[in-house]
Amino acid sequence: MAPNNAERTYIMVKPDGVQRGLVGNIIARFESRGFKLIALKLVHATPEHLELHYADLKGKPFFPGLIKYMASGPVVAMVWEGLDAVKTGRSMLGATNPLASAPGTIRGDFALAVGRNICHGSDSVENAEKEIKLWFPEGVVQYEHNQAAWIFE
Ligand code: DAT
Ligand code: MG
Repeated sequence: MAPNNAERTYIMVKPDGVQRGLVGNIIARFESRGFKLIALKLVHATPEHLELHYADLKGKPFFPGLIKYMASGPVVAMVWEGLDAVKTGRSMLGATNPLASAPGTIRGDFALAVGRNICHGSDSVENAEKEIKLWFPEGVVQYEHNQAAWIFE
């Protein structure tokens, strides 16, 4: 299969990441890796919206606490595009539990507790497309990325 240089992933700085002043650092990592920013907004999500985002986890014992935490303040919602954006985004994020996140990853550098792991990233291309629709019903921004010729073969 031809490489998909236009794969998209949904990345979100969680309320603790915003409060701790990590928004710029997280954006800088995706920018400098070579990804193209195609949507971004600061949003204080409702519990109902977050329940849709985390619908797969409904029924887990930590679900009510997760929704409360995610609704406790604004998040930075973003869409990043590039080669293998979903898998590479996950590897940049690190493991769900920061105890297992390698140093050098976002969670491995900035988080200690699974319930305060500062950043979300889509786990599959299918879920990325669903999450992008949920958070950006208005659509993403189309523009030419002038660095592309220096990032892709
Ligand atoms: P990820 O965010 O790595 O995709 P996930 O989708 O399984 O992980 O879970 C979503 C979030 O829910 C996760 O970032 C933190 C929280 N969470 C997951 N497992 C948890 C647990 N055992 N205790 C508390 N919070 C948990
Ligand atoms: Mg997940």
